[in-house]
Parts: sequence; structure tokens; C-alpha cells
Amino acid sequence: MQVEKYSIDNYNEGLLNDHKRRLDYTVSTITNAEKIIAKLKEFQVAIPSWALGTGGTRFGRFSGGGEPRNLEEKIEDIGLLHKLNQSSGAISLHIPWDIPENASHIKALAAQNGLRFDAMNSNTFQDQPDQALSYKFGSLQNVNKAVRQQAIDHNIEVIKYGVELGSTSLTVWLSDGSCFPGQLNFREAFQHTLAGLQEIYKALPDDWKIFVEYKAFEPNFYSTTVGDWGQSYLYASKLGPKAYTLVDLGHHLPNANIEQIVSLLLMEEKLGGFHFNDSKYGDDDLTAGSIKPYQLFLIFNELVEGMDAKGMDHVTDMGWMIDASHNVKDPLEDLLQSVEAIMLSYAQALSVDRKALKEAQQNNDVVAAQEILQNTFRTDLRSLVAEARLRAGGVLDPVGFFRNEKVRAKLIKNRGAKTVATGL
Ligand code: PSV
Ligand code: MN
Repeated sequence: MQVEKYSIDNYNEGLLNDHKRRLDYTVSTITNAEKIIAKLKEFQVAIPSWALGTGGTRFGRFSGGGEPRNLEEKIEDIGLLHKLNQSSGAISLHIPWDIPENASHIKALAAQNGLRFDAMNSNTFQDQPDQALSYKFGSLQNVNKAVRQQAIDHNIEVIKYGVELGSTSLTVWLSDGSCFPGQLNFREAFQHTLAGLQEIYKALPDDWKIFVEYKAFEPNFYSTTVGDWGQSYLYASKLGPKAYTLVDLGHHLPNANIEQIVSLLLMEEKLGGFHFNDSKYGDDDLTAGSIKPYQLFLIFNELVEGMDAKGMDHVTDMGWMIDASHNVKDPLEDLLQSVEAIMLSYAQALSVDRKALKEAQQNNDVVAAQEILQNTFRTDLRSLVAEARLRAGGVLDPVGFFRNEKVRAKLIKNRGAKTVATGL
């Protein structure tokens, strides 16, 4: 759906006075507003091609209509998000859900929409209709060599698609594991998986990275072969310098200290990718920042501190992506909310007084350390995020604009009420 520049300008016009008032106040309360706005303008979060339709559970799926029917329409949807927030300038593809049949056409369409291709994702957690061998008992870990080879070949094929599109990374998430004690020899499963990842690693072009994503449980409920950050780190270390751990916020056991995990992985220069979502119980795939916004801020605090300590570029040295599912919300509105929460947490992390925090830590001044972090978290920086968007040519209030323009109704009119996007 096309959004004209003049409709964005008209919409912004009506909100400008109020925005300026809030911005002036915020700028007067912090020291580095301009620096934060400049960083926010640059920061981009990739949108996965499988998050544009309504998500579901094994109990059901309730589509809201107007879902993209093909990859072209998915690119259009992400292009629309990016036009509104200027922070969603990348798309991440899952193969075979979104095979680019005509790569040069897809690449050109993405470029027209201001998008680049983020990490490619392989899928060896489902069987496809034309597939020779089943992944029921795992893919790279499988006791059957032919199944392992099939999974390796699939990943190499995904890299090839990625090369055609200009992507430079592959994310491997394996559902491999076991559901019952005794089902699996843990060491053998690990070694098979490592050997498979080594074959895939060999196929990576020089400038590519591979991200090994871990997850505590589901769909396997007794053991998972890449179950936590320690196991992922072990694979990544054994693979070599192009291999990194990927942290998905929903993939931990309850109450895990994710900010500490992030900090140590950065220290070891092994954190390469990040999937944002939020959760109450497990891999709930809820909107980023919707349940535990303070935790999101604490994680960003470690990301910024740890990346700066290693001289990393916040924009290019990490694969940032949303990995959420929208079961009861409009997927596009939900994605706009997630990006907003991510940008806000990033802004807050950028405004932490690092010198004062360091001093408090050196003095064992626990109270001061808490004051610094909580004062930052409670300072309203939303107008900085809006200002960065405005300067980049976006909309002051993306969800408000989306509703005002009746975008969903238009998509339903164009695509139909019963369309179903590929994905989970
Ligand atoms: C698995 O739960 C996961 O987080 C992986 O990143 C997959 O690629 C994605 O979700 C599939 O929805
Ligand atoms: Mn994920």
C-alpha cells in the first residue's frame, strides 16, 4: 500500500505543537539529547517475513484479514512499516516459507522499499510436502546420516538464496532434542550437530556470519540439543570466528538473567544476533516491552555498555530482529509497537550516566547504582524517539497514522478477508 509523503506531513502537522512542547521539556532534563537522537535515527530492526500474518497456537488461529499473499506483499508491508517509523529497514527471510523465486526482482522491490536483507533462516523443524526424509527425530542430530545430510544441504541452499539477495548471515535454529529420558545419547547428538554445523560453516562466504540460536524447550520437552547460551557458545567457539550465539529473549527458562548472558557473550565477542519479543511464561512471542519493559531496558543497558567496550557499531555489528507472533492484534500495529519499545529502551540505555554508574560500582554504592538506572528508566524519552523518526521523514505517531489512514481496511479490500500468510 502506497503512503504519500504529503499525507505523512499533514498528519505530523497536527501533532507538531504538542510534540515540540514535550521534546523541549525532555531535552531540558537530559544532557546528551542530540547524540541520542542521532543514534536513534541510524538504528534499524529487521522484520521477519513470517511475522506479517496472524499467528496461531495449536488450538487455533484467528485471522484479521488482508494478510500478505506472497513475498512481494510481505515486502510491501515491511516497506510501509519502514515508511512510518524509519526504523524497520530490513527483512529477514525464512526458507522454504519465502523462497525468492526471482531473486533480482525481489532484491529490486526491497530496495525500492528502502529495505536490505538481514539474516536468512533455515527450517529443519518442519517436514515439507516434497521432502524425502523426516525430521521427526531431529535434523542435524539425527541418528540417520542421510537425514543429517539433507539438513546440511538445506542450510547450504539457504545460504545460496541469501547470496543472491545480498544477505550476509545465516541463523540456524534447531528444534532438535528429545521428549523422553533415554531417547537420545546427549553426546552423540551434540557431536552430530557440531559436525553438521561445521559442514554448513564451510559453505559460508568470506563475509558471512552464522548465528546459532538456542532455546530451552519446545517442541522437545525433555532435552534440547542447543538448549541454552552455554551450548550455543560451545558450538560457536568450536566452529570458528564467523560463528556467533543468537539470543532470542523468549528462549530462556523463567527468571533467567538475560542481561548477564548478553554481557558475557559480548565480552567473549560471541554475540552476533538478537531476537526481540516479550513473555510471561516461556516462548510467548509477545510484543517487545509489553510485559517486562524494565528488563528490556536492563538488557539494552548491557548491550550498549558491552558493545561500546568492544568498539562495536550498534547498527552493523549485530543482527537485530523482531521475532514475535501476533495472535490477537493486527500484526502491523503490533510490529510498530515492538519497534517503538525497542527504540525507547535503546534511547534509555544511551542516556545512562556511565561515569556515575561506574563510580557507584567502584564504591559498592548499591543504592546509587539503583537510583541511576531507575531514574533513567523513569525519564520519559518518547519524544526523542518521535523526533528521530520525524527528522528521518517518518510519522510522529505510527499507530495513530495507521488507524487514521484505515490501512488494514484498505489491505483487506485489496487482498481479501481470508488471506493467510505463510509462517507458523
Ligand atoms: C523458534 O522458536 C524461533 O525463535 C526461531 O527463531 C525460528 O526461526 C522462529 O522462532 C520461527 O517462528
Ligand atoms: Mn527466534
